[in-house]
Amino acid sequence: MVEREFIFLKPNTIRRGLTGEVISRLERRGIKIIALKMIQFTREQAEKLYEEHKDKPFYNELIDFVLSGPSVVMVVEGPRVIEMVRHIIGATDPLKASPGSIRGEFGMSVTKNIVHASDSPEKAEREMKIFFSEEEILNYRLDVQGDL
Ligand code: YYY
Ligand code: MG
Repeated sequence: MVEREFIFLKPNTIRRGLTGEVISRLERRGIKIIALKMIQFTREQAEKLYEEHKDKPFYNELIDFVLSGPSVVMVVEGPRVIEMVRHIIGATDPLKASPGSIRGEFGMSVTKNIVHASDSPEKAEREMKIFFSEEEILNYRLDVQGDL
């Protein structure tokens, strides 16, 4: 089943100059990007995205962090893409993420854990609508797909 997923590269990833590195890891795996842009989150967008965590002790720190600089937001598409991307990214805590995963290789703290990716098709739909209009989500053929 073809799924869509919302991903964003957190502000420390952009500040550390790892934008290309992280996107490249997704691309090399065969992940198809169908929307991509660099933006400064508004407080409203950040609060909407992390609504499910608003009562957690880390919430304020998380919101301040995602507002601390530009982020890169994207939408990807493919069969079982949510499971695949979550696997490539690794566990929430970089110390527990496997060494070959994105968080396991570049992350130093739970909050500044490099990248976000939605964990279900329902959340993906909700999250991508916070940042993208329908017209910004594009349709094209990824040439390598038949060769994976
Ligand atoms: O989906 P994922 O990002 O792997 O983790 P969530 O449990 O949804 O938490 C969202 C976000 O919150 C996480 O990426 C960092 C932050 N966070 C935190 O700062 N401290 C924690 N103890 C747990 C999560
Ligand atoms: Mg999550």
